[in-house]
Amino acid sequence: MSRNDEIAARLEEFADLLAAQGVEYKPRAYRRAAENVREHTDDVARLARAGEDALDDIEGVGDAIASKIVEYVETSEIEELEELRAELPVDMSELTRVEGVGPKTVGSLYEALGIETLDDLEAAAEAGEIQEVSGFGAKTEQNILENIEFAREATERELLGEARPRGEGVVDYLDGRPGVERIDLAGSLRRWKETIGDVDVLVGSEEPGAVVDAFTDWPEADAVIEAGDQKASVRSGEVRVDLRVVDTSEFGSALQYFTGSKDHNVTLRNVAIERDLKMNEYGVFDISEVDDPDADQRAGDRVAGETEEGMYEALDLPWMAPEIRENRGEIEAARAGELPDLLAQSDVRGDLHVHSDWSDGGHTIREMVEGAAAFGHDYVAITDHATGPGMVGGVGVSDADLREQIEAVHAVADDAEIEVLTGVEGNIGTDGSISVADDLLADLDVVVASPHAGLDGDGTDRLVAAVEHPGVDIIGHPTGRYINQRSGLDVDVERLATAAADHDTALEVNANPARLDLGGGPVKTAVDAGATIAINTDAHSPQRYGLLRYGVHTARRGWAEETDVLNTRGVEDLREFLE
Ligand code: DGT
Ligand code: CA
Ligand code: CA
Ligand code: ZN
Repeated sequence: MSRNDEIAARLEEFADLLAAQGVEYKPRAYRRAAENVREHTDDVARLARAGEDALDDIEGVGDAIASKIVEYVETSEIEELEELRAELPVDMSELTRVEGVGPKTVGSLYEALGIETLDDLEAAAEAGEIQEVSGFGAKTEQNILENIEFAREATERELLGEARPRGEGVVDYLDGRPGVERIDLAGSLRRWKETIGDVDVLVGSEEPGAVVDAFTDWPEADAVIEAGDQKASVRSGEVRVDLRVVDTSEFGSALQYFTGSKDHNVTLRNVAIERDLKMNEYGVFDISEVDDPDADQRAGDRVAGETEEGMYEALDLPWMAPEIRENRGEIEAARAGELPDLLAQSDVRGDLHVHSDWSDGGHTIREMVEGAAAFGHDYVAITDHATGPGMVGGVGVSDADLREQIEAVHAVADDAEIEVLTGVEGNIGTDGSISVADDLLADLDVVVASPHAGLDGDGTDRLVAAVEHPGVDIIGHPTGRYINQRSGLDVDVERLATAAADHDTALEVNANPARLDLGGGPVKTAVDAGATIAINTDAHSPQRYGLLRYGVHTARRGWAEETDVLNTRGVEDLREFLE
């Protein structure tokens, strides 16, 4: 966690505890402040050390909140927060992971039943106690029971967007230290899976002791779980980080093995067996002359293992990107010479879903455009939220304001370095209708339509209706899920993608690590059905353009090629698709 994230988390906890006590308005102010602290480009702790006034520039941070930030930075505690925690000693973050359980529910259930943890909640729901609490019913209790398991998994797996910087941090820290000859991430993190159980780091070295020592001294490690001769595990924040040190000559085979996935490796080992070869973390071995190949892991003639490429080559297969190693047909495709030529981040030329301060973004249209240019994009579309269901607190832009915004965007476009497109993010209603007038949709360059409310049950009809709407160009975050928080709509992706292909509507891969929507599996279904994908960051500030990589690697997990992706096109081809 960066310092800003840490301060933001305290403010959010404040908001939750206040909301749990039924306090109005104030929780929203704390949440807004938290958001702005998290997004702030400067180190807020450093500003706070200069005193409260230095925090004036952060939007939404008034005197009261500023003094709490200063208190926290100076004493590592906020007295008022400690008092609130004592009054309501619940595991708020764990409990609110249950879909349908917000801070207020947590407050009521603590009052009535003394529920503090997920286990308490489950026991009370199973015993039928929750439906007896005033304001709750049998249906709520049933929903809670159904959603607890999902919440439990969520407490165990971290978002890719949080784990990835941590994994890269430990690799940066170790790289170049004495004894470290080769180093890479392995496991689900190298495969860019959307959630991560633990971080796996692999080092090739002749001096494992020195590497283990350096690793356990990593400043971001909060605790050492175990440390042996060739491996060690530490906890960093919420995450476990596993280090394995192998002989440099076995780095390739170990990297292949520990990258997984397990299912990919099982299928691969069967290919080896067919060829009288043995494959494991130490190499590929020719065992045709060996009597008992299981006697020793390294028995037989070693034909590969120094490099990962060599491991695949020994099986007559091309190397394949970690993202597709999920046993979804990649080994068959490799044998047939039909592996996809995966999209690269450098293929992406623009962002088609971006917010400004006309809706809930924190920055002007000009700042968002300059940010896109600085990031290296050739074009950007400003797609603020339209008013409609799911837009809390009136953040959406009305049709009349959108007409005005078109002029404002044109004014910025006139002297911008890059192409600037007008746009909107409209809401897809539960009936599939779009919350913006048709003639206005027709006048905008890019229309993203997304579901924001009513995110349960089957959403296929609703999304297909939006796909068929002549004004809609892109379906934004199609399922509306928030990973680990809410599962979003159930969608028949094949039917949606077929309709999308027929109507020249793109399906988004929203690159926000909390969404990654569509995810890797659905992207593969969509691409197979011939649909076009758009990879967008949904940035609410210029720093967020950097989230693009999570979208790109998610699309790669879905076997997407450059030609499958709308925003790899040049401006002219893009405009042709949008028309
Ligand atoms: P995670 O940590 O749950 O997000 O998923 P992974 O894939 O990182 O799994 P992890 O950390 O348990 O192990 C890392 C890799 O090591 C895994 O992808 C494949 C390999 N591996 C670990 N244990 C086994 C095993 O028992 N059999 C096989 N074939 N491979 C294994
Ligand atoms: Ca792992
Ligand atoms: Ca592991
Ligand atoms: Zn949205």
